[in-house]
Amino acid sequence: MAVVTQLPILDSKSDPPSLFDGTTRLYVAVTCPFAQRPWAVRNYKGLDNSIELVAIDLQDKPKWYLEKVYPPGRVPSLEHNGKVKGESLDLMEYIDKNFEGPSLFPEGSGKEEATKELFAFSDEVNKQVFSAFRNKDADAAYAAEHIGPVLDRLEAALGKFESEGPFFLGQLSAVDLAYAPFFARFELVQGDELGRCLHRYSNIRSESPCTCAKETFWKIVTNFD
Ligand SMILES: N[C@@H](CCC(=O)N[C@@H](CS)C(=O)NCC(=O)O)C(=O)O
Repeated sequence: MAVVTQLPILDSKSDPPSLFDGTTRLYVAVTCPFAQRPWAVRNYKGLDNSIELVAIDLQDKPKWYLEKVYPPGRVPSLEHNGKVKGESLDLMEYIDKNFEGPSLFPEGSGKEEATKELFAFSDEVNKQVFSAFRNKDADAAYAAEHIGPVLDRLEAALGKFESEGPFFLGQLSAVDLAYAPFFARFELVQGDELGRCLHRYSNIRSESPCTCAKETFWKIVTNFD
């Protein structure tokens, strides 16, 4: 993790990089799980020299980020070929398709459809789990009712390509990297009652994406320089 902190964090007092000079830039916040998705793709594909990382202070955003780079003001965003695109899942695919390096989007045997479905489902997983974390009255029964079904669906998805390996699509793919930053955070709450219930569900198999993808993910994300 030490390398992550070496990235300068730009705030309202920071000058912009020389925008639209042909450099490809991925704007992130180091703690943002959405930003970590395309960041992991960049690192996995070995694009450290092709895509520059620019970290933004979300509590004190630079004006130029809102005015000149990405008016929605969120991260991640990608400056490439004179245009800026946003949305983490779209950026994972965009970086995969438009830059060199091994692909994280396997094809054939229904893997494109599975990717689409699991990408779309990731928002629902995050919504249910985070809203349970935020609800101070949520207990194990609440977790079983709200989080249980989404984790059951993930468990079923895992079964699909199980003969090819422990990841969602058998081999490591963008699907694992889309879920991993969130699973890494879910683990933080394991201590309380809700967390214990979640842990029970998400540990149903020893090599779930919660273990495989998370480990791979941290290696990929932290090794950026
Ligand atoms: N749907 C977006 C969500 C991105 C998002 O919410 N990022 C947060 C940080 S984790 C953000 O930029 N928040 C600042 C803001 O909304 O002003 C994506 O998938 O990229």
